Amino acid sequence: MGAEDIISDAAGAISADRFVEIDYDEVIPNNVALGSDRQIQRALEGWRPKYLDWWSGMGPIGYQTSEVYLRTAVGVDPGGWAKFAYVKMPSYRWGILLAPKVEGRTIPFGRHKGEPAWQEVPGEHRALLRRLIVVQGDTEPASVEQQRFLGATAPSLYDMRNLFQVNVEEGRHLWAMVYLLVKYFGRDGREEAEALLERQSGQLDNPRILGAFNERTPDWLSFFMFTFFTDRDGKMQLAALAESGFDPLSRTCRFMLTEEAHHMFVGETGVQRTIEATCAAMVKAGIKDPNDVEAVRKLGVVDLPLLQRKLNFHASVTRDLFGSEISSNAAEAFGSGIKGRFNEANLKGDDHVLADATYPVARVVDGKLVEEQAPALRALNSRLLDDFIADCQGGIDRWNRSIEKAGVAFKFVQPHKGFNRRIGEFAGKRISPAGEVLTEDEWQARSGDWLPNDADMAFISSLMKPCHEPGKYASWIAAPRVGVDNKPGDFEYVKIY
Ligand code: BYC
Repeated sequence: MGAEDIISDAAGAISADRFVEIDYDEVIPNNVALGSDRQIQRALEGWRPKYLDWWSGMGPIGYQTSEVYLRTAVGVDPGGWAKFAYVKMPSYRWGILLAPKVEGRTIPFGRHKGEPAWQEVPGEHRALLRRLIVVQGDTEPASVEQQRFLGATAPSLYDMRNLFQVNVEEGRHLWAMVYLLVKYFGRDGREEAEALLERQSGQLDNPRILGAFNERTPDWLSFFMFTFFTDRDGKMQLAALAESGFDPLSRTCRFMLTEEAHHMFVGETGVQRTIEATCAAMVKAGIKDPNDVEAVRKLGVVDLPLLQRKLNFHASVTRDLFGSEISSNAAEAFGSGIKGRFNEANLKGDDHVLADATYPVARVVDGKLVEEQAPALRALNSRLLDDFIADCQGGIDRWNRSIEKAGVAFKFVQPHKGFNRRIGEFAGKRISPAGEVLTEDEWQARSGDWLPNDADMAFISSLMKPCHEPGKYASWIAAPRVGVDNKPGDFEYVKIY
């Protein structure tokens, strides 16, 4: 069976693939010589049908027989990683693609700095490496599960297509981690690969590993905020793992980062277009005060204070994904050459070993916020979190510029690092978005102003009406400036059958 047949016959593909001999290089785009690697083929023969079952059971609800205008990565060169075509999602060719090998690459940090990068798993670091790959892998199907209900309320076919693009690529990122597990971790790796399909987002007895991946993504604003903030955690973590001394992990993450960029684009422009619709409606109706929430909501658009509360929620929940600011796990991952800092190889001005270096970490001491110098090795999560917060600011500044351009007096602000945290230095502390340390009573009295409340969520939910006509958009979101793959405004991104 050739790839074309598979693409053109989605309904049959899942079942048919199980019984015919798979042409690996056709069905699974790859640059790891899958066609001649019997060991991996055997492992994937067991795993792939389970993955397809997971996709049909836990992936997007509905639209599985629709033709979606998707890009598929079939190679890592510029011409190969973005092939656009109508594809039925179950027939998406989930591939295994690693960025090209850099000959002579050395480990850029930690105790092994300067030694040749490992092509096999170093025995002494095996458990740690496996744990990090499993945590990374676990987030990918988790996000698909979180987003599975959204197709039905898509504000346009353009947005629906972007959702499905993100979903299939998260599926591919799961494949990327599964490849590493089954290729390099033997039987343990195969068991972990199966467990990645068994945990479920939000399930009480077998949840996803990290907190944010058990939250609900009930509406499109949540989706856009998630892809802006939480996919950006993906960017930061993948970038840190791309520095790894374990070369196959480094190469895998480097390629995943190219896809991650699109996910953050979907988030940033989704919020941007929401802001544009709000500001345009306010200007048209002559509403000057962004806090006149009742009047703004009557226009069928999202008020800016509500967007700020959504921002506060997603920023804070995502910050928890960086782990404790002070972490011996992070120190060990760095010391052993497994996980570097953001942009490690290009960082100037230190020795990349950090034995004696310090780093300033914010914490609450005697009821006051202070900044203390901590050993840099143990403060690596804190540093990556700071890099993340700085990276978020670029997009937030762009949102603010468009509000200013529309002549509306409102500005989004990132909440203080300690706001609404459950993990790390600030867990159990009550800190306002402005950075005041509060009592529990003060927090209870005011947190409804800072986080989305029930009325907010009910209002958002009331806006979530599907808009599935080509070229049309729901009232609360503006059309994009440019179509996917430069397609015209009325392009039918999803042919719904
Ligand atoms: N929830 O020393 P600690 C993405 C656990 S997103 C629950 O504080 P450490 C994507 C931790 O596992 C990127 N548990 O922190 C985005 C540990 O447990 P064990 C995902 C948490 O270990 C959108 C214990 O607490 N990739 O790709 O330095 C869509 C003590 O840990 C949490 C990665 O995260 C939490 N929030 O750092 C799709 C990279 N935080 O081991 C995809 C790989 C901590 O003692 N992972 N814990 O049982 C890592 O680098 C690290 O595991 C973490 C935690 C940064 C997550």
